[in-house]
Amino acid sequence: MSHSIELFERAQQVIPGGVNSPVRAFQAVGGNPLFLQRGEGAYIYDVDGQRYIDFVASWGPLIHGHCHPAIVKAVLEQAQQGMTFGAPTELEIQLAEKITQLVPSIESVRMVNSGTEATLSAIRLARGVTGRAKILKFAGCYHGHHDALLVKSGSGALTFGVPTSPGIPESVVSDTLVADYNNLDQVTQLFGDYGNEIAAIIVEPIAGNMGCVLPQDGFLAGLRKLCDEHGSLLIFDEVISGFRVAMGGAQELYGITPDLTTLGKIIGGGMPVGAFGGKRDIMAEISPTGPVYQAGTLSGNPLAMAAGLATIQELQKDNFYPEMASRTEYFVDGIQERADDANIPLHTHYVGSMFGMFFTAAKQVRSLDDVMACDSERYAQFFNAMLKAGVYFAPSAFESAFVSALHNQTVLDDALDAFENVFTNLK
Ligand code: KE4
Repeated sequence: MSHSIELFERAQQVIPGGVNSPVRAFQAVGGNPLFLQRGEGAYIYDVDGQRYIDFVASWGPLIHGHCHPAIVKAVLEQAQQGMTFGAPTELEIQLAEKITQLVPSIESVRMVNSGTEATLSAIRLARGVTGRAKILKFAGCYHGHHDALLVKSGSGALTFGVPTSPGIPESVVSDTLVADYNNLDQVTQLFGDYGNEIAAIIVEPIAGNMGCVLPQDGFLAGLRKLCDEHGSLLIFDEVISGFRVAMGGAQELYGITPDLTTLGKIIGGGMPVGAFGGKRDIMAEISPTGPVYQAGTLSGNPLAMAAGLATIQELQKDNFYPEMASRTEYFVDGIQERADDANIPLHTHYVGSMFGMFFTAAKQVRSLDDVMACDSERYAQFFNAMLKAGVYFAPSAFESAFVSALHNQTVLDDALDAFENVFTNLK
């Protein structure tokens, strides 16, 4: 019996579903979740010593691959100085200065410990600043698991086909409006009905939690215009896309300036982290300078700050993003070619070093409805066949995949060979 199977049986005795986050449970793809032992560059190793090329990257943080020496060194050195103080450190200023320098719309930023904390704080701030209650989100976008936004969400909430979770009082979600991603007409209609009640729109400028769905031309600009017309705030949830698709995130790539941005994943280099930030006058409303309360025992944690600073330092090396984009283009074009040659209906999207694969003959995938029409059964077959071939993708069709700086030509070509074999034998 594989050690993963033994560990999963043990884990289920003391952890709900044997996992600390549902999407890891492999329920959408069947079989036993792999228990991992270590990572090295583009590879992960399970507890049986099996090696896999990793395209999950811990759901996005590991843009430099596993165990990057500079990041590990920064964390180890800081750990010897102190793990946490619950008091300010210069590290927090340094990371805040980096973020405000590299993401111009962020003039002031507050660190938290997860993407969920970042978005729940941003929502509370938007409601506090505007005095309004309603929030508009998009079906298939996932902003973490807090009540107000766990409505028609993506990622794990979608994987289980229960987009709106039990345990959330109707009173909470009655202020959450939902539109289809890329559907400006619906958003315009909702503003017509509730305009002066809407505190904010929160959107993933690149929807990374229903596969990887790209904004259609004019969509993000339309959201910006509607917010300006109705005095609502525009919140870009860049927990995935921040520092992933460009140094300044999707807002740099698409040239749209949000009022607030949430970040996570990459800015922590693999340590637990989140952040929310934006215009100085809006952020000044956050405690202790303003009345909107928000707090966290480990916020700005020195280890996470050290890892984040080392991560960003590596991102600032010459030509990082163009190189990552061209590798990803080469790779995803190679996937598409191999699917076409094997007559497998597949639609692919990529931007920067994130990409998505949809088993569908449709020529466009623009919204949750389009995604739900794709063949998730075939994704499960694909996932398991690739796993056997030593390539690790998300155990859910409703996630994005990621190329790291350590996915060099050899690694990508090895993965493409696995795609060719798997597509040839996919029934
Ligand atoms: P966390 O609370 O999981 O750190 O972040 C929530 C979050 C917020 N916003 C966006 C755009 C996100 O993608 C996420 C979390 N991403 C998922 C994977 N797509 C987390 C994986 C998991 O739930 O285990």
